[in-house]
Amino acid sequence: MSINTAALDSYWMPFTANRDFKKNPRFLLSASGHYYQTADGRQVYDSFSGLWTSGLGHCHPKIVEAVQQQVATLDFAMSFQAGHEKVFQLAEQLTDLAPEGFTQCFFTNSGSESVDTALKIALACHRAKGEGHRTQLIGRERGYHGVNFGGMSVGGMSPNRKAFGASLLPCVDHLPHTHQPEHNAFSKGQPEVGAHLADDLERLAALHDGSNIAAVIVEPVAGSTGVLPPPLGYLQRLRKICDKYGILLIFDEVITAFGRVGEPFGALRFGVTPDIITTAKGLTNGVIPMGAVLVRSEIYDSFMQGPGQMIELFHGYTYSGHPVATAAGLATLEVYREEDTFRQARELESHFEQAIHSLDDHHKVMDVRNFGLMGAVEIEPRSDAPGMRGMETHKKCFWEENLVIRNGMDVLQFAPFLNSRPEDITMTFEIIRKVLDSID
Ligand code: PXG
Ligand code: PLP
Repeated sequence: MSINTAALDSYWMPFTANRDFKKNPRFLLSASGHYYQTADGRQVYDSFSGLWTSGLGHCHPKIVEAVQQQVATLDFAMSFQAGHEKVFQLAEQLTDLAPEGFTQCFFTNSGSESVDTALKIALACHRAKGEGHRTQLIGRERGYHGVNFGGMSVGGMSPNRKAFGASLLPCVDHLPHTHQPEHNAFSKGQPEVGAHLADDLERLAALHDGSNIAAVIVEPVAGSTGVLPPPLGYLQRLRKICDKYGILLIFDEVITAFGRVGEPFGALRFGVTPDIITTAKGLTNGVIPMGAVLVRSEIYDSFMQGPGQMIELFHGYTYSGHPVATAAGLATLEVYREEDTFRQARELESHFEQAIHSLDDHHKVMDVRNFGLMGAVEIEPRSDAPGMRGMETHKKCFWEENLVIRNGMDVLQFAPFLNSRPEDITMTFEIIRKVLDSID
């Protein structure tokens, strides 16, 4: 290892067991296509497409070239009260990909920023329409909407909230999560039982009064919590109840957009149209950080009033629409079109489903869930050490099987490349079986 101890100690790693990692670091040196190269010279297969980010594979030559050219041409462009042409083109292309009625796009640098932007747009939109009393935000248990204060507050991941209890946003409530293993364990695709869980929004509308609720935010398929596909009919019911009370529906598509569920957006796959869509990750294939918030025309139009020289929304990031990120985004969308990536992803789904469910009969496996190219294998926790089996599986895959997997405690998660070779997907789950057999 070439890195010195002081350097190793200096970096506070995100969402990482720092002390454990630093005892035996897993360093990635370079990446190409479907593989990382490790610091100790091995090629390891990436079963998680980066962190759900890199569906086209790593270092796609078209995206690399676009970034290289852009950084040498226009490295930065003032983003407030000025612009560069490419960011307008990217906005147009994104609204073209989105469900009908989506007409504007606001740029951020991450999923967390997209979520907080979307929540602010929802609140300010109601105010602009004379409904400033709509301040209540509704998230969902086990939801993940990033780590900024808004997203954390509407999120439902207990460990992410625990240390910040009293500082979470006020006026937030949560729908119940949709995980019902007693009915739906080992479901393939959308579980059959659970549409009624959306009716809890009626209870919250009665409690807070529907006229005080600004927005409901959900992931079409909950990702981070361990892949929870929506029960059949669930999203449709949420939409209906939101319409009844004039509540804006936000789909957090940071994971589900750009082919992960075989369409440009989960909204299109499920046939349910929200009012606001948040994205990040696959927008640039993970190459340069960038996020986007897409809105329907009524929302944008509600801001476009008052004196024309005035700023309509007091919100934005220094790096909103950064030229290099924009170039990566444009190149990524071009590759999606040229390689017909979303169709490829859709065609891989049945192979992926079959491969992941080959683990259904394993004695350490409690549940297997999948939708699109998102999958989770939940393994039985050790009674005295929850999370340990998941972490041991991760490490053994990395060191002994040349396979990168992601685990959240004892849930192993999989996000195959949108252009995976079917045999690599098969290989991934053969390795998982072998490793599960070999650990305690
Ligand atoms: N919303 C959703 C639905 C997400 O999945 C975010 C917001 C936040 O995005 P940023 O770019 O701020 O991280 C996410 C991110 C995992 C994993 O292992 C998931 C995410 C990030 C890292 C790991 O499931 N989701
Ligand atoms: N903090 C300070 C002191 C700033 O000046 C700025 C931006 O100008 C920010 C935070 C916000 O940074 P960003 O626009 O990159 O989110």
